[in-house]
Amino acid sequence: MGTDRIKALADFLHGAEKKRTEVLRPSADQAPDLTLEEGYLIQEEIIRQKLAEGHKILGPKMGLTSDAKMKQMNVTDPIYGYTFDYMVENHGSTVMIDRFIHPKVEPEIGFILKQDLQGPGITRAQVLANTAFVFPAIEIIDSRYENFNFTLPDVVADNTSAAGLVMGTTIKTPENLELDALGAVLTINGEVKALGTGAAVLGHPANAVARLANMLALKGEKVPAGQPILTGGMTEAVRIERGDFVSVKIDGLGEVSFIMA
Ligand code: OOG
Ligand code: MG
Repeated sequence: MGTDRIKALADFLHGAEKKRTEVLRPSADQAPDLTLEEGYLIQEEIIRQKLAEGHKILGPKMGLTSDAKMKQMNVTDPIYGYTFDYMVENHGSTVMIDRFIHPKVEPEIGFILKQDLQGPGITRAQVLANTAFVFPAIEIIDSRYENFNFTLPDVVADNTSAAGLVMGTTIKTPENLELDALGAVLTINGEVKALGTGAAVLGHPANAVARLANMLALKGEKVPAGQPILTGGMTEAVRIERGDFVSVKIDGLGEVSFIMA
């Protein structure tokens, strides 16, 4: 696929995000043979376009790192994308649903690194030794595809459905936390919708950061210090509607919540 086609598909998907309209995934329509590599090239072009529009990268995110997510979306491998400054919503705030097409929420553990992390060969222990803080988060995902229906190359091209992010205000150093053993509860309007554990994320959420470093190393890039990194949903993602009160509680990391209006 030439650069013109990559750019055309990036325009198409970025346009769908801006217009808040769902579209047919490329692999079912415009690009039946779309490869994972091409998916990342389209994602990179969308990121260049966002930067050119004045948006700033907040940090990298890993996706499809738990069995719950992989089974729900019918895919088999972790992927990465990027969150941006305009996606951030405050803990306790009211979020306007008009920003989204068909939003879903998922509980995540976030990391902030002390120093840049350069793969390959990064291990969980190296990640933990280099972790400044961990924090609880709700990711609001909003696939631009009809019914969240996609293949791995499609979802990579769509910047891994990135759309919103609510970060908790509790930040902790990782030393006294057993990040794999902790539990997470997602409630909507007080009703429990999903339960997960840290171990659901590739055995330990720090493994997701290691995986990210090792994937980025293939492109000669590193995981930057100081940026919030999302490690991927610990449970399946849950659809939300206007008027919902969404809360995630994670053992040792407190609560993060918002209202969808
Ligand atoms: C893709 C986004 C994946 C996660 O945490 O697994 C993701 C999707 O499910 O639409 O952010
Ligand atoms: Mg996620």
